[in-house]
Amino acid sequence: MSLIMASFLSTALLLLVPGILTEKEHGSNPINLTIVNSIADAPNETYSTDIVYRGILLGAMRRLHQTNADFNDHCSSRFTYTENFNYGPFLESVNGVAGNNAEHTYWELLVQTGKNGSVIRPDVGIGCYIPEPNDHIILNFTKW
Ligand code: B12
Repeated sequence: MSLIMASFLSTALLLLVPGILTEKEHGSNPINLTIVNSIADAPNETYSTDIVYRGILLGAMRRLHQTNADFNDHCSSRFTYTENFNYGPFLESVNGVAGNNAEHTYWELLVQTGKNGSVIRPDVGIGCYIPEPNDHIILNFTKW
């Protein structure tokens, strides 16, 4: 009896595990990204895209670039980044507006968390930040 039970359970487990893995490995979550220009006082622009399970923000931004005509601008890149030796990708420009050392301007990464709606300033950049489902990403052009 216990042998039958054990084989039933292991069969059930075998059927379930691939399902769980498939959801985690192939699932994607919708994510919103808002572009704020705190210096020029331009209207905010909000885009929606998808992020894969445990994917980095840069991946979601690349997907947005590939799929969204407004963000894409005739195939020229709507965001650019430079590669920092130590910290990875540094977001340089968004929709043609670039940070400038002489003017002390830059694109700040902020996140309104899905958990309680508070706005945090991640301590990593776009190449390392892993958004949670329902995070609202804010790219804020500002001064340091
Ligand atoms: C000054 C500074 C800035 C300035 C740089 C302006 C400038 N031209 O000087 C500004 C305000 C732009 C900045 C922005 C950000 N920063 Co900063 N910054 C620093 C700080 C305090 C000193 C860097 C420095 O001058 N080093 C000395 C010089 C000689 O070395 P350097 O290699 O040439 O320095 C360059 C890099 O550090 C680069 N840089 C600065 N910050 C970041 C962040 C990322 C992700 C990258 C790729 C590069 C980069 O800018 C410097 C000048 O070119 C460090 C902390 C520290 N004490 O080191 C944090 C630090 C490097 N920054 C950090 C972060 C997280 C950010 C932001 C992502 C914050 C945010 N949420 O918006 C943003 C970058 C967003 C983007 N556009 O991609 C983290 C990086 C950690 C990590 N593993 O990713 C650090 C370590 C602070 C921390 N929180 O622990 N930063």
